[in-house]
Amino acid sequence: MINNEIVKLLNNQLNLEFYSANLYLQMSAWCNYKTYEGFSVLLKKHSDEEIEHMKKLFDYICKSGNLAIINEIKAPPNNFKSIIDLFTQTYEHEKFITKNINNIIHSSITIQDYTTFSFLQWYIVEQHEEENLFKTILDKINLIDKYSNGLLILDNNIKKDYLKQ
Ligand code: OFO
Repeated sequence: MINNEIVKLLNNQLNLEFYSANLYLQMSAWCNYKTYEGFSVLLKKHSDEEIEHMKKLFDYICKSGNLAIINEIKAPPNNFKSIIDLFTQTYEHEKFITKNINNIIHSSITIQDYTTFSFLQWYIVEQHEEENLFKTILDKINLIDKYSNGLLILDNNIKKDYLKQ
């Protein structure tokens, strides 16, 4: 059994992963609507990954004899000022998720729950990759001259990369 306070934090994280999945799916829809096909594919795949993150937490909570609790998930934003605005929000969101994971890790170390500490190592590595992915895309978009066709080229390249996966 895991300490009740840790179960609460893990359940909160489980629901945040659900929110992340919905956020990226909604962003995928917006990109598709604005004809950014590559970004749309990337974000849809990313939404699937968030569901996997949620399920890992669900399994961990259930297999340790505790109750996984799914709460009401708030609706994500469905409109964005620009593609830069959208990817700024993805990057900020991942930084927020990293902070939450770090808080759970901090709590698990404090109460000497090394099983949860060890379980969460996977999320640390994953968060590092995700922050890096969205930061790189954001940096590239910022580098592109808005009057050139660079954004279209980047979108096409991302489409090719992500359709291969
Ligand atoms: Fe995008 O992060 Fe889940 O954990």
